[in-house]
Amino acid sequence: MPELKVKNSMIQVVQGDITKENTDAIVNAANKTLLGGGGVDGAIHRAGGPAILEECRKLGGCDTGDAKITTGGRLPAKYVIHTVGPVYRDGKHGEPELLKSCHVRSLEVAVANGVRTIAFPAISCGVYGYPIEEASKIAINTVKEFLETYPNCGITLVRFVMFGSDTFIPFRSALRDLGGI
Ligand code: AR6
Repeated sequence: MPELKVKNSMIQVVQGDITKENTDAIVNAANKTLLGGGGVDGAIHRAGGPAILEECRKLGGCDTGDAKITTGGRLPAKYVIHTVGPVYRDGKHGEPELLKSCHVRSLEVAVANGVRTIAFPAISCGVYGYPIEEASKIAINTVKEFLETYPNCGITLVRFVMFGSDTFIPFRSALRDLGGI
């Protein structure tokens, strides 16, 4: 499994279904309403059951680049951290900064809730149309930077769980570019 040690933590890239992950938290690529949708969002709500949506209703939505937490309902993960990725237009409308912010805010919310292990999907790489190679570099570099900056944040594992080879291959390359093996 491709992985990279960063200070006190490990970054991994695997292929699979994030709803099956037994990390403390999984991240959802949601939309601003936080009321569900297709893709990984739909899969998480289906697998986690109605408790997640009930909690989401009380959160009043979420800005692009921000993140909010609920329990995991029936999921193996204890928490779902819902973040809203940017819709990709041309890369000149703040998309890189917003995608970076999704990862930082998700990690901050995780740390604030005592999460030690967390799984991310390929945020914005589906319906929201972010070019996957660019997104993979932003995602992996941002997480590495965070773990270097906050080595005592308590997070021991960040696992990128890629559904298909369209995302798995670029995310693995981005990890290898940083010295991952
Ligand atoms: N496990 C891991 N990854 C998955 C899974 C899964 N079970 N299912 C899909 N993916 P998308 P976005 C991958 O479209 O681009 C929703 O309707 C998928 O192959 O889910 O951020 C929301 O409500 C892709 O690589 O998220 C928003 O409206 C990646 O997850 C909108 O889509 C992200 O694709 C968000 O769009």
